[in-house]
This record gives sequence, C-alpha cells and structure tokens, in this order.
Amino acid sequence: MRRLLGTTTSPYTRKARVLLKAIGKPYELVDIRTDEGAATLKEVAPLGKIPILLEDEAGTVVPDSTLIASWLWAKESAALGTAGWDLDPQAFADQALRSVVEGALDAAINHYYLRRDGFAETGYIAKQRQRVDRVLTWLDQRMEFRRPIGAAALSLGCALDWIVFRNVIELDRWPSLTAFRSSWKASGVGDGTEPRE
Ligand SMILES: N[C@@H](CCC(=O)N[C@@H](CS)C(=O)NCC(=O)O)C(=O)O
Repeated sequence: MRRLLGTTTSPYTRKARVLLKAIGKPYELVDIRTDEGAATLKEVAPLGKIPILLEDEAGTVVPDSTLIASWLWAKESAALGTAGWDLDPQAFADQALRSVVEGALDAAINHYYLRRDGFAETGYIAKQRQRVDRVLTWLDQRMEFRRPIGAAALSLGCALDWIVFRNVIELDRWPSLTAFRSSWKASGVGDGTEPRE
C-alpha cells in the first residue's frame, strides 16, 4: 500500500492527502511524530522535510509536495481529472502562482516557529511576516476558486487553512482570499484532512 510520511498539522502534507483522498485508493499516513515515522523519515529523507510519498512499487521515494502532485498526476490523472483536478506541471502560469503562494507559506511557517521559539519580531523574522502580508495582498485580486482545480488553488487552500489554524494572520483583511477559502471549504475537496494536532 502507498504510504505518506507527514503530520496532520503540515500544510504541505495536506496537499498530498487531499489528492490521495481524491484518487480514492487506500493509503497509510505515517506520522513522523511516531517512532516508526521518525525512523523511516531519517532513512529516506536527508532534508528531513515532509511530505514524502513511498510508493509500493520498486521502493520509489517521492519527496516534496509539488513533485508528489506531479507524480500522482502522471500515475492517476484519470481519477484526479474525474474528481475535478488539473495538475499539469507544465501549466506555467498556474505553477508560477503556486510558487508565490508557497513562498508566502514558507515565510509564514518560518515566522510561526521562530516566534514560538522565543525570537523577537525584528530583522529577518519581521521580514517574513511582511512577506506574508505583501503576498496575500498581491494574491487577493488574482485567485478565484474554480474547477478544474489547479496546483496554485490546492496550495492556497491548504496554506490559508494552516494560516488560520495557527493564527498567523487575520484573514478577513483580504476579502477575495476570504471568499476563496469559503468556496474551497464548500467544495469539500479538503474534508477530513483539515489541520489538527
Ligand atoms: N517544498 C516542500 C516544503 C516542505 C516543508 O517545508 N515541510 C515542512 C512541514 S509543513 C517541514 O518539513 N518542516 C520541517 C523542517 O523544515 O525542518 C514541499 O512542497 O514539500
């Protein structure tokens, strides 16, 4: 059976969980906060980052949520297409938006953990927060939730839910992104994978 190394809080792991749910084949989420998960991560992932997809065929290890999305699109495009997805890795405009969304998500994650570790809101850390604000303002007029759902929308849905889950920002400052999140939630594609401890 397919296995996914990750956690239930991780927004990048969630991208893969949403797609695996859409595919509908059984898979196992191996939480890296367990001994088994930590040991497997150590074995297969020198970067120590999640998610990692472990295919049951020939020991294939697929790191990185975007690579996992491309892998699943290559292997399972019929099921994903039927479920309303279009994850073509060569859709450059979509991938460009995805990289902006994930740049903001990376900044938000860095900011959250560094502040949690007690670092002050100055210098490089303050810059991460400014980056999140700037990107959300830029995205506010550029993202609409529609089908088929692309790579940027998947990342944005997962990013916004995580940002709200961790209280990183007050999303209602961005009305179009708030509307995007409502449509994302109403679509049900992320049901059952919402961030939780
Ligand atoms: N570009 C990577 C980013 C993955 C990432 O940053 N994952 C976070 C969890 S959401 C992580 O593993 N953080 C642990 C660390 O940075 O040590 C992807 O798309 O999978």
